[in-house]
Amino acid sequence: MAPGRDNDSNMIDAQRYPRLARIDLPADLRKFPEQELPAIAEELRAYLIESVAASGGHFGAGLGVIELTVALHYMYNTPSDRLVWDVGHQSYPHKILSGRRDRIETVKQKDGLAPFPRREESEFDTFGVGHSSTSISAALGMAIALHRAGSEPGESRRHVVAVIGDGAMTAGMAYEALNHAGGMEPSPDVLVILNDNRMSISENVGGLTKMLGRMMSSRTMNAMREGGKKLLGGRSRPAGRFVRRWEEHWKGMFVPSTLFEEMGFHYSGPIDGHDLPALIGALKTIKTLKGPQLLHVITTKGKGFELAEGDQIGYHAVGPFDPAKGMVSKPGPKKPAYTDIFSDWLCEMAATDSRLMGITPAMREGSGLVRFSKEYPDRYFDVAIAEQHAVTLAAGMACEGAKPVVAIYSTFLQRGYDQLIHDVALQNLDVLFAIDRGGVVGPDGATHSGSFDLSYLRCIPNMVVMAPADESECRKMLTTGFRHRGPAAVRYPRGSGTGVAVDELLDTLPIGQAELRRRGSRVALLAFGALVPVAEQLGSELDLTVVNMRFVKPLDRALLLDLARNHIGFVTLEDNAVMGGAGSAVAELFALEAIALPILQLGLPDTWLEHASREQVLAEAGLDLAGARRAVLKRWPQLTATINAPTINTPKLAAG
Ligand SMILES: Cc1ncc(C[n+]2csc(CCOP(=O)(O)OP(=O)(O)O)c2C)c(N)n1
Repeated sequence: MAPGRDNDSNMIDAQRYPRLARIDLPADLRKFPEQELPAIAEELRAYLIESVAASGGHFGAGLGVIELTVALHYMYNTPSDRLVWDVGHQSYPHKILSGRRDRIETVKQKDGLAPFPRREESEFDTFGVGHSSTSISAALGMAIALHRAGSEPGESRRHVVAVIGDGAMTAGMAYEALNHAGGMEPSPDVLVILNDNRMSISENVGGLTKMLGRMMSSRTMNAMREGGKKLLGGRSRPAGRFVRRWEEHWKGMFVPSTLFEEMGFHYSGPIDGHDLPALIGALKTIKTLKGPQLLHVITTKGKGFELAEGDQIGYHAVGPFDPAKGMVSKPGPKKPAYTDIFSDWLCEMAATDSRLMGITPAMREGSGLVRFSKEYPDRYFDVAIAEQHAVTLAAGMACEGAKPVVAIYSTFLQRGYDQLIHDVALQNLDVLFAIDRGGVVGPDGATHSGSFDLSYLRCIPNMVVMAPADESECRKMLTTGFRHRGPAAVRYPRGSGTGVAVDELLDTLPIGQAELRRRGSRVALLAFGALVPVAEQLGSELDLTVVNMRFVKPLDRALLLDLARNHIGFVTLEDNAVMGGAGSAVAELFALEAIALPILQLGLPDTWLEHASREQVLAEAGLDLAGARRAVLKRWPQLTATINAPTINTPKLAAG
C-alpha cells in the first residue's frame, strides 16, 4: 500500500488530504475560495513529500514551487491558457493537480509518468521539456500562434506563462527569447516568471546570479520600501508618487528590473513565492496588462521539508527515502561509478599537468567535479547552464596552450554541437570531452538519452572517439585523449562498470587499436564500450570471435580487414543509435574496401527510448545477452550447434 493512499481503493486518502482529494483537475481547484489556497498548498506539499519518498525522483525544485503551482492553476484557465515549465523537474506538483495525482508514484518507472512534462501524457503539459532554458522561446511561439489564430467568439484572451528558474535563466537561449520578445512589434502578451531560488543543481553562478544576490541582500532596498510605505501611507498621494520614482531609481541599482525593462519587459517583483495571497494579487494585476511581462518570485528550494532545505544539492533528485529520517546511504562497499573514475583521473592528471582546466556547464555533482573544484579551484570553471559557451571557452583556452577538459553529459553536448564542430574540431584544438551518460540512461528517459553521441561525433573530421569496455580502460582513454594533439572524446555510460581493478598509472592506449578479446570461429562480434561484457558472454556461448573495439574513430582498419579474411560475417554491438553509429562505421569501411560480408548491426533502434531502468531499456532494445543471442541466431541459425562447443582455431589474428 502506497503511503497517502486509501487502503481499499489505492486512491488518495481523503481523510488526510480532504481538499486535494477533491481536486482531480485544475478546474476543481478553481472552485475553492481564495482563502483555502494556503491549506491546499500544505496538502499538496505533504502529498508530494510522501510520494517522492516512496518513488524517488526530482524533489527540491517541486517543493519550491508548490504555492506558485497552486496560484498559476488557480488564476489561469489551464489548459486553455498555456503554462510552460522550464526543464520540468519542478512539475510534479503540476502533475498532481492536473489529473495525475494517483499515478505520481509511478514517475520515471517503466510505463509510469514521465519525469518531465510531456505533451503525449496530458493536455496540461503544453511543451515537452527536460533540457533547460527553452520555456521562453516556446511560450513566445505559442503566444504568437494563439494571437494569429484569434479567439473564438465569446472566448476570452488566452494567456501564455513560462516559469523559468534562475539556473535556467543563465543559458543563452533564454536571452535569445527575451531579446526577441522584448523587441517585437506588436509586443506579444507573454508572462515570464523568474523563479529565483539562488540554486541551479549546485549554487547558481555568474553575473546574473550576483546581481540577483545583491538585490536579495539589499536591506536598504527593503527598509526603504517598507519605510516609505509606512511614512507616506500608500502610493496614491503625490508624495507617494515621488517616493515611488525615487524607489525606481534606487531599485535599478539593486534589482534586475532595469535589465529586463531595458529589454522590453515590464518587470514586477520581487515577491515572496511562498506567499499565496501575494502571488494571487500579483497575477491578478499582471493578467490585466498587455505586452511582455516578467514576474520575479523568490523561493526556497526544498521549501517545507527541513532536510531538503538544509541540503538543497543532495535533495535536488533523490532515490526512495524515509520521510522521517531522510536519505541514508546504503552500507557496504560500492563499485565506483564511471563518474568517480573520471573524478579521480581529473585530479591526478591535474597534479601532473598544470595546463589542465576543468569545465562543467552547471553539472559539478553529476559530472564528478566536486573533488576537482575543491583541490583546483583556480582551474575549475562552472560556466552555468551554458553548454555552447563551455565548448567555445575550451577552444579559446586551447588556443593559448591550456589543456581543457569539458566534462559533459552526452545529451547536453547536443547543445554545443556547432561549437564542437566549428570552434574546436575545425581548428584541430586540444580539447578533451569527457562524455558521461553515453548510451542508455534509464529513468530520466528520452530527453536525457545519450543515444546519439557516437553518430554525431564520428562524422566530425579530426575527432578521436573512444568508448571504454570497463573502468580501467576508461582511465587509460582519458589519458590518451588528454595527451593526444587535437580533439578527443571518451564516452562512458551512466553508473558503474564491471568493477575491475583500476590501473593506477596514467597510461595511454595506441590510438586506433582494438583489443582482440577472444578468438572464435565463423562470426566476429565487434563490441563498443559498455556492451563488451555482453559480447564476451555471447562469444563464449556461441564460439564467436570477440573484439573490444575501443575506438569508434579511427577504427582498427588492419584488424577488421584481417578478420574479414576468415569470418563469414560480423556483428556490431553498441549502445548508440544504429543509424550512423559505430556499426555504420564498420559497414562504411567494408563498403570502401569492397568486402561483401554480412554485418548484423545491433544498437539502439530508430525510436525514442522511454523512461525505465537502464536494464529494462537495454533489454527492450535487444541489447542484453538474451536479445543479442536471439538476433545473432536468427541471422546465423547454424551457430546454435556451436553453443558450448570447443573453440575452433582460426588463423593467427592481429591482437590489440
Ligand atoms: C541544457 C541543460 N543542461 C543541464 C541540465 C541539467 N539541469 C537540470 S535542472 C538544472 C538546474 C536548474 O536550475 P533552476 O532553473 O534554477 O531550477 P531549480 O532546480 O533551482 O528550481 C540543471 C543544470 C538540463 N536539464 N538542461
